[in-house]
Parts: sequence; structure tokens; C-alpha cells
Amino acid sequence: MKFGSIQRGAAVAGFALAAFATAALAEDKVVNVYNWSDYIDESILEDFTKETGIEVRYDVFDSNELLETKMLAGGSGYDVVVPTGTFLSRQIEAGAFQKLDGDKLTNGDNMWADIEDRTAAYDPDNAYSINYMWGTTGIGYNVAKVEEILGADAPVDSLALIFDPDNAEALAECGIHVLDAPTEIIPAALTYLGFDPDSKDPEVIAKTESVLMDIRPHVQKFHSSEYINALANGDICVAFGWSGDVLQARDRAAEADNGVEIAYSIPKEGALMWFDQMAIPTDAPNPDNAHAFIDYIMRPEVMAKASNYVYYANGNKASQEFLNDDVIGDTAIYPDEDTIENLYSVTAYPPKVNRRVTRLWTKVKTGQ
Ligand code: N2P
Repeated sequence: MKFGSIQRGAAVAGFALAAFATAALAEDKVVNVYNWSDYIDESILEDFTKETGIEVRYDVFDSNELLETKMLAGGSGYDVVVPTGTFLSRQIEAGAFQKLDGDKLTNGDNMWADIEDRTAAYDPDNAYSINYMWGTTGIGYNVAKVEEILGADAPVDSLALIFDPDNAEALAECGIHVLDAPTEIIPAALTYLGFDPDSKDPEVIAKTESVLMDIRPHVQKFHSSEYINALANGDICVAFGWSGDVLQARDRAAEADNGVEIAYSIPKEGALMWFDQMAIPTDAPNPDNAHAFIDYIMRPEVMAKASNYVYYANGNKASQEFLNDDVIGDTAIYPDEDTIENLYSVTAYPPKVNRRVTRLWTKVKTGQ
């Protein structure tokens, strides 16, 4: 009797082990995605699950620094993440990502060579990532309130709207938000001062400190996602933010029919053009599902659905015929040649410079 039950126990344990091994090989029916907030039409996730049976566990962030901390620490549990190119390049060097398996990405031909040329600056040969969205960092504003405060010739198309302390002081009464993104705001302040936005010279970068310290008392918040609703509700009148987010604010105000009119401008002095890239962490628990998810996103209709919803351009050429006119036809989203000339890109700060940038930014945010 006793012997028998031991036998049975061993058999059960053996069966459990076998089942576990099979499940591990086949991967759980789940993909863990970590993407920017306000960056997808959620019906895309539901459709993916309906078609593949793979459940999408979807978390969001609004800061590259936060994502980077998780990627460099390892063990994040994520299968797909979306760093911006500048951060991606550093994380690739640190070994945080695995090469994409081209055999598992049947939709590779849909990608847009012009954008791949640009993203290769961060990910040579685009071996580790595909472009999800790209956009610009510029000015979102409440048309009526800014005019009311600064007059009809308010410099809404200039960095001076925010970086000139007189303007910032006047606009403080209706509210200014600035992205909590030092690697984007410092290049903008450099541009305002007439320097190379991609400067890595600590002395040059240090010159932005006075510009930023002068406006900080007038900035209600350094934050990278709250400005969408704050603009839409009329709680703030200016945001230095991301193109598509501002356009989403414009739509939310229109839907609420609250009389708030929001517009986006690319500053005439120049604006940052950035690229957010989908990549698979080296230690992703479900790399096959990650490839399946990325391949699904790379379908022209799916990618177009995403852009039509979030008002960002994407790196998928084949998606363009499915884009709405107010997306493909808007030069704030798909810039024409004149607009493109006004855009710059940046590269990652070397570690030492990056530490100085982080210190400078802490001072800007805390005042000390
Ligand atoms: C989406 C913001 C993504 C742009 N809310 C930042 N790279």
C-alpha cells in the first residue's frame, strides 16, 4: 500500500514536471507589453488576443529614465518595451535586448526605408528594434487663453513662448506644464540659445541652467502625461510636450465640447524629432509571443489604426494608405519637406555627461 502510494506520488510529480516543461517550451499564452501611456488604440490589443489566443498584459510609463532603470536592472518580466532611439542605443550596448528574429517577422517589408535609415543611427541595421511611432517635441497651447494674455501676436510658434521668462511669468496664471524629460528639454533650451541641440560639451550644456532656472518658478509642473487632460480641460494653457499627445488633447476638448481649442506648433527655431522603437528584452519570458505581437503591429491596417488614434506618425510605409486624412495630411504629424528641415535629432549622452544632465535636471525640478 505504502509503496504503491509512493509510486503514484512519483508518477504525479513526473507528470507535473513534464507538463511544466511543455508549457515552458510552448510559452504561456501571454505577452507582457510595456509601452508609453496614451499610445495605442486598445481595441488592437483585444483583436490580437482574439486572433492568437495570446493575452496581452499591458503596462504604461511616461519616462525613458524609468524604463531604462528597469531594462538595466534586468528581470523586468516584459516581453516588448518601447524606448526612444537615444535610450535604446545605450541599452543595446548594455546587452538589454535580443536581436529580432527576421523569420518570425513576416511583415518586415512593410517598413519605411526613410525611417529605418534614421533609426539605424540608434540601432545599426535595425537589428534589435522596429519603429513604432515617431514624432516631435513642441508647443501645445490653448489658442484663446494665450491670445488673451499675450495678445494676437503671441509667439506661439517660438521657443520664446516658454523660455522667455516674461512670457512664462505672464502665462503662469493660466498654467504651464513642461515634460519631465531632460534629454529633450535641454536640447530645446540649447536651440533657444543658438547652440547645437546635440552638444555633448558640459560647458555648453551648463548654459541651459539659467534659462531653465529662470522659468522654473512659472512652471506648474514638470510632468510627461498629465498635460493631455490638463490642456483639454482648460486647467493649463501651455505645455511643452509631444506632438500626438497635444493633438489627443485637442480631440478630447472637442469631444467634451467645452469651448477649449488646443493647437500644436513646431517651434520655428527647430524641434526634436524622436523615434520610439519596439524591442524585446534579453530575458523576456515569452520571446515568441513578443515576435508575434510585434509582427501583428507591423500589419499595415493595424499600424494605421494605431496612428489614427494617437496622432503620431509611424515607420510603416504600407500603413499610409489606411491613414485618415487628418493624420497623413497634417504636417504636424507627417511633416512635409519644409517642416522636416526644421527638425533635428539627437544622440545619447555619454555616461559622464548624462550624470551632469541628471544633476542639472534635479536642480531645475527641485530648485536646489
Ligand atoms: C505618448 C508619448 C510618447 C512620446 N504619450 C515619447 N517618446
